[in-house]
Amino acid sequence: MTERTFVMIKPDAVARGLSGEILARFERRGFAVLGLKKCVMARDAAEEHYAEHRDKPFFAELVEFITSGPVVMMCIEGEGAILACRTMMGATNPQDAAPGTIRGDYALEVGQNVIHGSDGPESAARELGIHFADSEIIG
Ligand code: DAT
Ligand code: MG
Repeated sequence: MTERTFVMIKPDAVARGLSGEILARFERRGFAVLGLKKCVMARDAAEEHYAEHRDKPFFAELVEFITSGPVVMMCIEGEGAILACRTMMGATNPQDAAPGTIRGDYALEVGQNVIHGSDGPESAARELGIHFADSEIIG
């Protein structure tokens, strides 16, 4: 089934100059990049984005990190995009991420794990709604 998902290159990876090669992986896989922008996430958007983690001990640090510098946000479309993008990203903790995955190739720490991707259809719709206006998604 053709799906849309929200994928975001986090501030650590943007600062390290990895945006291009990470974006290229999704293009090479065959996905369409319907939306693409570099921006600094506002605090209220970050708190909404990570609302499910509000009560976790790492929440403050997570919001601090994700708003600390520019991110690259994408709306990605393709067959099975939600799960396929998550599989390309690898495990949340880069110590557990397989080589060949984005986290397995570019990251070492869970607090700076390079990339975000929606974890299901509801999250994808919700996150795309937070971060993209309809007019910014060019299908
Ligand atoms: P994912 O980003 O793989 O969907 P998640 O939704 O469980 O993972 O967590 C969101 C982010 O929060 C994750 O990318 C990094 C951070 N995080 C998760 N668990 C953490 C922990 N135990 N300590 C510090 N940061 C953590
Ligand atoms: Mg998540």
